[in-house]
Amino acid sequence: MIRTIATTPIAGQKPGTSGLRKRVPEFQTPGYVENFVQSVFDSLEGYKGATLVLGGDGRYFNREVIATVIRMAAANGFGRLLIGQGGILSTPAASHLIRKRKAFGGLVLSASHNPGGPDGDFGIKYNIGNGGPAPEKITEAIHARTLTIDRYMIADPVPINLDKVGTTAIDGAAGPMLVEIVDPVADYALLMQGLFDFDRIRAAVKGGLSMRFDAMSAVTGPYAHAILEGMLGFPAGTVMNGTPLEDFGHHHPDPNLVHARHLLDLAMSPASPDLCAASDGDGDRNLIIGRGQFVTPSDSLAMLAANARLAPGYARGLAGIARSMPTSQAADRVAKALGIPCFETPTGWKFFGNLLDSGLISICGEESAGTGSDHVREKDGLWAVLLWLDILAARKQGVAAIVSEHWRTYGRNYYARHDYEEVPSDGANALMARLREMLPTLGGKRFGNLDISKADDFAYHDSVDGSLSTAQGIRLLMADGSRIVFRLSGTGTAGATLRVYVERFEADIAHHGLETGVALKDLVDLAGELARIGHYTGRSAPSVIT
Ligand code: VG1
Ligand code: CO
Repeated sequence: MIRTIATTPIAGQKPGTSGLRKRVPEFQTPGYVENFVQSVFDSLEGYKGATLVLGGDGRYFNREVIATVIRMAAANGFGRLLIGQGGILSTPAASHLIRKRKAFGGLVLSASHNPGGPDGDFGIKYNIGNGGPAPEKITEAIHARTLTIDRYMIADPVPINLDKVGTTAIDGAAGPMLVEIVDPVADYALLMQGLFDFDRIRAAVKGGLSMRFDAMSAVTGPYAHAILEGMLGFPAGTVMNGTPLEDFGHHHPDPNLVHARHLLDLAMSPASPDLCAASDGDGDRNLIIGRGQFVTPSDSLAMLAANARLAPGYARGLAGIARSMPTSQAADRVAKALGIPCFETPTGWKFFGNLLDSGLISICGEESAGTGSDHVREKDGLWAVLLWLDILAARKQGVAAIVSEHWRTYGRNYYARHDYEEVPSDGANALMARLREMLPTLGGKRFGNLDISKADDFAYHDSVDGSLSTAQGIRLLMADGSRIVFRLSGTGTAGATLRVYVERFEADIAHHGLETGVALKDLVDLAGELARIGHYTGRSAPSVIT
């Protein structure tokens, strides 16, 4: 039976950079999930009888939310649900499934790299029919609906075995709704096989190419086992922490130099394999470290773009490249050399969707360890790892050699991001407000050797749909191409997180061997002084530097 349940709005259900993210106890309050999911459905048109994809990164509370969404999708008249077996779908695999099965959209259940467990984070994100995150127009409509919602529709509980592949029909508002449990890995693995030269990689593995992949007890475990060890022939044990756990083994499933420190230590040791890599909670981020050589995500984007043609899926060349605004300008140099356009978008994958859909770009990325292409509409952690592997196999060179040759050719963009996590919101907002006020006075000012040629608050005009997104980050652009960027995170669940992004370009090969901290010191100091970071955050140092 289908019931209409009266409800009242719940404050704070505003999707951020990537969906709605909150602490698990908040998601567990009565009506919280129901209100948000109904608000999503109420913001969409034309889904009656259509297909919805559903899956998550397996974190704590995943199965409960899946059970609720099954009942609500039926009550709202969807015709079919596609659910990853065990409730598991990596974010890129969900994107692919939406596209492949021509679904109306999908609900991706994840808080990505945020910790999981009863006291950790949970998240729900709606993706549209192109497979990508809903654009701001839709997320704003969803939020508006959460403020007025007065009822949700839900069917009686249904016994569905999430762990068994197969199809069950249940009663729904528009006749029977088919609940299809699908293998979460198979379609994705096929897609990867079509993009990369698996034979070439397999041969390289036989010839000694070695790697270590840390799935961080998160969603990529099953994918990495199947593809790296199964299809490509890497020996068993190549994939570490390959079983998804509800609390990620009490770790942050965040593939950076802090939370995957052991990989950096391994890569810097004599025992290093050719490639050390990792992915995050929901499988869309990547960490790339070669023997003795960390590759920043911004550099990785540039290097993948420069070498993409070596992989069969990109042999025809790239239409264009896009990067999020805070991402270093290394990719711009590659685009220039290739004679293709380079787009600069606000932070968050949703801004790449239109560019990808209209064929203006083939490859895109963010400094936050996200890289992807037009094969799906999400960033894709394993895709980046496989493209690196294919490039290593094709060039028969190590990561370090490829990196230094790239810097020789294009110059080096020194880059770092300083995060001040979970600082008081009032202080963080005051810091940003003060910087915004100072903007008109900063352009043309000189501090030591640094000339600020332009200071602004980044706004993005989407040339495809005409939408305008303002207040996307304070930029201080130096005359020599260096930059300092300030913005507040839109994915945190406690307090505020200030991100300070710093970049300097160095053309001279004689200066390519500096420590990043040394190369960026004057910019970091200037950022701290101008924004009075210590004063507003109460912190004398960032909590994470990536
Ligand atoms: C962060 C990153 C951003 C990324 C987003 C989602 O957002 O900076 O580049 O797209 O996380 O990534 P913010 O607003 O906290 O800076 V994921 O892997 O968490 O879905
Ligand atoms: Co993620």
